Amino acid sequence: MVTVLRLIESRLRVVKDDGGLARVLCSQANYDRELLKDYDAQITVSKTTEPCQAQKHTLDGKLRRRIYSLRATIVAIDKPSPSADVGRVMRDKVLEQLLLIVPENRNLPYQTIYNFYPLDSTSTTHKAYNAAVSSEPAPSNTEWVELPNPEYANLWGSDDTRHSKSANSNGACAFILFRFKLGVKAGESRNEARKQCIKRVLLSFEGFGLAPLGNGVILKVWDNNLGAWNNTQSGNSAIDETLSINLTENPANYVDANGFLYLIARTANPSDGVTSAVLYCNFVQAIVDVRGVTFCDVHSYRDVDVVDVKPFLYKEEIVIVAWLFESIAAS
Ligand SMILES: [Ca+2]
Repeated sequence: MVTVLRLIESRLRVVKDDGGLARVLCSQANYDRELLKDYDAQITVSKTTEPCQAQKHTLDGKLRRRIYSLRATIVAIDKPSPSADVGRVMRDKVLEQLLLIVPENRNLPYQTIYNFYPLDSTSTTHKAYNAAVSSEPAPSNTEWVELPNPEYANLWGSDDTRHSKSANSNGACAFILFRFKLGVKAGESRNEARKQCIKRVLLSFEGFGLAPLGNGVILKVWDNNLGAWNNTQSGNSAIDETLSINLTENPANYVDANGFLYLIARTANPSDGVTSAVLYCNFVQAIVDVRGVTFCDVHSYRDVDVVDVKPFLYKEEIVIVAWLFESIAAS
């Protein structure tokens, strides 16, 4: 259920008639009339009354497929705010998006792509900081300064707009720290995975570094168990190149108790005090695979507007089928 919610939450982009991005709340059931005051629409996902089915896929019954039937409900209302779309239009726009997102990702519902679009410094999830120092600071170091609001937009896409950081004093390198929110914190009602469920994290950084003693970027990730930066990748380009770190062994070690993973990028070489070392970042993202359903698709959908109370509720119910395979050890 959370896997399907996460898929919807991370991909949904609904544009209002005034060109603004709609705020859509994705949560487990139930619908909350109070929360809808702050959002343009709400999507809830719950299990249907259909029982979960288990099918044997081999004669000995060791490989089984478990099939779930989930109900996603979209709710929108006519809002008094002049910038809001009317409820029926909002409901139909969200439905249209769901009918694209779910089938498009039917084979990859367990995969979530996290990047900085459309965040700024008000973000409480992913954040970016920079520093100009001579050694690699830990994520908790006080040298880190958060990027100013407009700089965040430079990280949104691979679009040749870049955030840059200069180091000017002799021996100092330019650093950027990226904080990704990939895991849920205990007690939080969010749609990120529990860190134990994370199977793989693929981190990519697109950018370059310039320095008098040699160009290039060094990329590392913070290991919470060791309390150190590791999994080093490096390049030596003076134009955009993409460096990647693929975490497949114990990825949970890289996610802290708050659900944060820290990625650091630095110039491969320092400034000599005359010529600056400058680090450029065009784009950065994290792709996370979790253990969860391996397939989902839209089964059916119908309008179920509620017009006997005011304000009218514009509702749509979508039935989603999802399944996962499990192999049962021989007994
Ligand atoms: Ca960019």
